[in-house]
Amino acid sequence: MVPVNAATILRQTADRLGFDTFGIARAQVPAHANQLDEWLAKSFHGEMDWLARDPHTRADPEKYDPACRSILVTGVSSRQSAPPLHRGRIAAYAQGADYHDILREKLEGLAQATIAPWGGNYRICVDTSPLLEKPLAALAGLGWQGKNTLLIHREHGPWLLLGFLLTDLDLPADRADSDHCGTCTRCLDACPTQAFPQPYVLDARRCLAYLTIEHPGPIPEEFRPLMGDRLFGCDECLEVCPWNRHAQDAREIKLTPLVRPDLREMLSWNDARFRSEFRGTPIFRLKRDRWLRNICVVLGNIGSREDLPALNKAAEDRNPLVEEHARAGGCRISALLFSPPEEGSLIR
Ligand code: B12
Ligand code: SF4
Ligand code: SF4
Repeated sequence: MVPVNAATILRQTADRLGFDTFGIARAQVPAHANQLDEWLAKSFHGEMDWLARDPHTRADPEKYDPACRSILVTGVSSRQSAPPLHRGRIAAYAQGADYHDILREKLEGLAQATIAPWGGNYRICVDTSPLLEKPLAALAGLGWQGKNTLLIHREHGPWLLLGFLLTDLDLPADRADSDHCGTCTRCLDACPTQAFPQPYVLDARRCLAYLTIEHPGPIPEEFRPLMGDRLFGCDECLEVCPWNRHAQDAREIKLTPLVRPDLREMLSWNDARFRSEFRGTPIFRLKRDRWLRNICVVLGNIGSREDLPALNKAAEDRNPLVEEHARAGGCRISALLFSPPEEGSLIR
């Protein structure tokens, strides 16, 4: 039986388990879900074919889980404001342990303390289920979908990682928040690759998070210099958001940044070494070859003479992706080293 004060109990339990925010939505099609078809028709999803698989299920939680009546939405902040520990930037959410595991464990705890004893069935969803998570989080009152397309929370800004419990229990829904982006365009202006064709719409093919994480092949030449020192993901359109003004760093200890070896050392790694270093982190999913691909681009952008031997060695790699990016990275450093300095500029 669902107690009369179910919402209070859920909120208190979520807080005790270390969630930074919590809300409840009724199982319904969220706002703007009808624009998913248009987004896919423009091929903005790039090679993420799984996004185009059955979009009508993705748009409607009841199609995904016909028994679902209520959706519990949770958020854990991933913000890390300290400067990077090493060369090459990793997006805040990926600097520590894998958030999928962290949120799943907490959601299981929440369900076992509430939904299960109340006689409900539940399903845990974190990122990988066919749901439009950001619009659902907005429906549950966590915030609004901002112009950078992310869920913006009044206290935690764009840094929440989202986790969901779909249940067959009827629970009291929260009120959706309204849009508080106003006339601000900071995220759109800050994007290094101009990945927003219009506010609230992302062309993933131009997004550095897509190119460094999801994209399987070579990084297109035009985007390599724009990657700068970004090894994995990108936080540019999060960092500039004025809704960061009250945001604190992540309180989840497992998200604390891990110390990594230097890029030069990682370039010499085989599969086994890569797997042992990154098991249990979001980078593990990338696999060794794409990780080395990204390192080569970053070294090409920020490297020095001392990085050339490591790049030359990687240019003999058995994997053509690594080989080509190592060669190109080495050429870029050499070109910068040996090009005549412009008047007034420093010699590297
Ligand atoms: C695919 C995906 C990506 C892709 C595409 C991103 C995208 N914007 O869709 C790539 C690889 C680029 C990506 C990048 C990142 N991702 Co991602 N990603 C997803 C995933 C799996 C699906 C998102 C999706 O459905 N995209 C489809 C498109 C169509 O959705 P959309 O952009 O929201 O498009 C809608 C709007 O454009 C809307 N719309 C159109 N016009 C208008 C007008 C108005 C006024 C409004 C409000 C809306 C609107 O209509 C569209 C359809 O609903 C979700 C998890 C999930 N299952 O939902 C995580 C998720 C969105 N990602 C997340 C994160 C953390 C990131 C990164 C920050 C990681 C990083 N630092 O590198 C970046 C952020 C880049 C960015 N600005 O979006 C978090 C975001 C949490 C939050 N606070 O919002 C999620 C929710 C995962 C999670 N469980 O925490 N991601
Ligand atoms: S994550 Fe980076 S590249 Fe992607 S849209 Fe945001 S600012 Fe642009
Ligand atoms: S930077 Fe400005 S426009 Fe972008 S999401 Fe934040 S408030 Fe909205």
